[in-house]
Amino acid sequence: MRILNGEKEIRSGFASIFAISFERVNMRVLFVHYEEDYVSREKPLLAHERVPFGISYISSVLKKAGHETEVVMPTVENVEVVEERVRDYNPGLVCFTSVYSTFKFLSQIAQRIKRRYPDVFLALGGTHPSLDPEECLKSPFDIVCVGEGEYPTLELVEQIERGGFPGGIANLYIKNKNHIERNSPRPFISNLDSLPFPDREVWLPLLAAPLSRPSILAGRGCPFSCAYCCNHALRKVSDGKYVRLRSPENIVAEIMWFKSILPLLEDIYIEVETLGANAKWAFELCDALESMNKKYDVQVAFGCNLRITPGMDFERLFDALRRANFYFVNIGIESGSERIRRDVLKRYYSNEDVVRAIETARKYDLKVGTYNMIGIPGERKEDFNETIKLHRKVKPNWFMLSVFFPYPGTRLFEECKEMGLLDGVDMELERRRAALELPGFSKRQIKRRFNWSPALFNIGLIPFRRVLHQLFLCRLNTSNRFLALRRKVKRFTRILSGGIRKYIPSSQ
Ligand code: B12
Ligand code: SF4
Repeated sequence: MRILNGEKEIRSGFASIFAISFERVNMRVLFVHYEEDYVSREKPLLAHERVPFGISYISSVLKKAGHETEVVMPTVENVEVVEERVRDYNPGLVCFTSVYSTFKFLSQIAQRIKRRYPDVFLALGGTHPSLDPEECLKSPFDIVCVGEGEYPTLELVEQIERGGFPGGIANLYIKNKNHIERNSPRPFISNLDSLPFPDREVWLPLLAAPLSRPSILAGRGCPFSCAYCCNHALRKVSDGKYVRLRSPENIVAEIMWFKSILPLLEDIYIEVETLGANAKWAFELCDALESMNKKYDVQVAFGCNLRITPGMDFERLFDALRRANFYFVNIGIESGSERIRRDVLKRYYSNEDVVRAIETARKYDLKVGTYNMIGIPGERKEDFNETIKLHRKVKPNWFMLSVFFPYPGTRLFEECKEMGLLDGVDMELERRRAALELPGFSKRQIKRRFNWSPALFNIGLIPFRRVLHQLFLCRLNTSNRFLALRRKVKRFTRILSGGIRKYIPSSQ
């Protein structure tokens, strides 16, 4: 068995995804990604699981067509790094990817580049520009992508390369002197198997833990329409089928590609909005993973997301997951109040369904994590007490609590606006700090419960020292000052090197 044991070797292994070699590099494209929770200036990206799939897929498509790509990740400590890369790398196009919370910072970076390099095209894509393109067009970006970006970016690169001013590219809004060309949408990519695997190599120089657990994107879109989530809005940006799943064979092929580079890899997150999006597909995937694992001495264990639906055959699903070597599922409970879930969030299942799901998962030896929110419009203290009560009943292995945040483009954002809840919303530390002042649940009360949530959810159920540890982490994550301090400490320690050691036996 060949073990890769140097960063250079790992790099060339990851590069093997692009089996075809090109005589000539056509154009250079620089991607810009920003993480608020960066690790350090040199290695800002914590782990593979933080890699954004959007630009990884675009980069892959560009490289396959013979172009060269690189990613730069600015931090608040070194905003100038993007200008420096533009100067030294000399790209023909700079591509920014953005969610709502990163947009302001990225716009400032774009402004700086525009000032120094007015001739370089700046494109922006991602969830936020897809949902609020008009707002994004007010920033210094020349081009805004609405929806999927693989083929629009490829066309854009080809047009820029030919020397003309780009135009007529479906999915792209392009600023052209005095007007904006708003091109029509192109249908969602119908066959995800037709795409090359995402480019992992491009992230390696930025990863603090290059051998950490990777995620594999198994599908795009979600069949549900929860009012706070972006899916119901993203479904409308293009025509064609929105929920698309890769074939089990294609997913297995990507895992086997990973295993060929990292034979000791033993843990992968299957990223899909919900594994229950299509039951037939889920069972076929489980069968394919089970057969694949039989080929390896070091088998791969998996985790995934699952959205509960009433009437779901949990016995059959969890049995299949267990046989395929899944060891955990993350389940969105969101609120323990059936009223809030049904009337506000538009999630239709009962607390009984939640209990049945988690108890069955446990029966099949699966660990369960839960996603939850606090500060939901219409929520009162009593509703959040029900969230705590439900958790103390089902006792998940871990829980994640975020403060509700209204993303533009979602139905709940519009409702918050109508209710006048958005005036003076705190944008900093989105989802980690109370955002809305609710009639039955003040910001102060939300903040207090959020900060004390590890104790409220877990005291008496897990060892007290673990509750204390969680309380400490919660405090750390909700303060800018503590986050900065943590970064400094991390820079001087090598905590993340544990990820590397995991795959490289000491005898090698
Ligand atoms: C996987 C995932 C993650 C992963 C990977 C992150 C990532 N940026 O891809 C992780 C766990 C790291 C993550 C983190 C976060 N996430 Co997230 N995540 C998702 C999820 C479930 C799928 C995203 C995905 O991979 N889609 C498939 C890829 C292929 O599509 P894509 O990313 O949209 O990219 C395509 C287009 O947008 C476009 N495109 C993208 N960039 C560019 C750039 C250019 C120049 C062009 C032309 C086109 C283009 O082309 C791409 C390929 O077709 C979505 C839900 C969803 N339905 O989108 C939430 C989602 C994107 N996440 C969300 C949030 C809020 C976050 C966090 C802020 C949470 C947090 N506090 O940590 C962070 C932000 C991290 C960051 N700095 O980007 C929100 C964003 C809401 C909003 N309006 O901004 C979403 C929509 C979930 C929701 N609540 O509805 N996330
Ligand atoms: S089930 Fe999850 S991913 Fe799907 S719409 Fe609801 S919140 Fe979004």
